[in-house]
Amino acid sequence: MKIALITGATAGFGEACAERFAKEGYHLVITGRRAERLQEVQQQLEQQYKVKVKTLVFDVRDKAAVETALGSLEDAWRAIDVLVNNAGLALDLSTIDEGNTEDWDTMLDTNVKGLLYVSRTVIPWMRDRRKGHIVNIGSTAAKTVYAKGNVYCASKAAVDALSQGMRIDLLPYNIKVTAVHPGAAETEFSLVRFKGDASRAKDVYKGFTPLSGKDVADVVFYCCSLPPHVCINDLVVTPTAQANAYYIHR
Ligand code: NDP
Ligand code: 8X3
Repeated sequence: MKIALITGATAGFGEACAERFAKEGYHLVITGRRAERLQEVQQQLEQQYKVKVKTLVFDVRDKAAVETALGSLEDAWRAIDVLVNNAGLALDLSTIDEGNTEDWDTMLDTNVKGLLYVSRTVIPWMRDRRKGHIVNIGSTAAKTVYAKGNVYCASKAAVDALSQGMRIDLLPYNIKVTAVHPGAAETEFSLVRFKGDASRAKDVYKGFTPLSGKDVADVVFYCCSLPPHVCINDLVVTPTAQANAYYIHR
């Protein structure tokens, strides 16, 4: 029996990863803040793939909530083979002199500190078992900074650096660390970034074929399906029409 823990599984990449891993027979721990959507995902996957799915509702920014929720897992559920650190978001596009400092806090607290809190709880379980695989979802924004992307890009550059640091520190414990950096993908990402403005969100993907959640989930699963001695460290995946976070051919 294999277990994958996926954060941010109520939508987008996380939900698609949950389905992909369920399809391969993994039992799942899925997390997010929206309890109802998490339950819908749980019911659908349990029914369709006959796997066990545990839901944990918490905000990754809340250190105590992360520790309490993950700490509630029974021993059998702590045998996590794959951790997908996916929960994250961007808020708005604005120049550094005009940025909203609350948005900055939310992005850094979610994308960087939230990822750390979850990892800090799960890693010792992997360390004790001398095995595990952590997949951190970065972004092309980690690799190329674009105009008005400042703080979001910095948060994803931090994910890139943390992935490298984790990999070094966890070598003695046979724990793989992979950073997957997707380009433009049509999920709820832009709707969240533009605070519910659906037409502005739609425009982001105009004139080219973006990635889907499923495309990214397939890549994440591929990274986790390689032999024990093979680890993809860093992987950038974009739509064919995209060269980096800045250049898209429309
Ligand atoms: P979605 O908005 O579709 O999904 C984001 C997920 O993160 C949701 O399940 C949401 O759950 C969860 N989440 C957000 N904030 C929190 C929080 N504070 N606590 C717990 N869960 C949270 O976006 P994507 O699937 O596109 O994004 C997933 C990851 O991929 C993010 O890290 C994003 O930065 C990154 N990314 C996205 C790209 C894209 O173009 N879409 C490209 C590159 C990277 P809930 O709201 O229920 O809490
Ligand atoms: C999400 C992709 O280009 O909006 O990380 O930063 S982008």
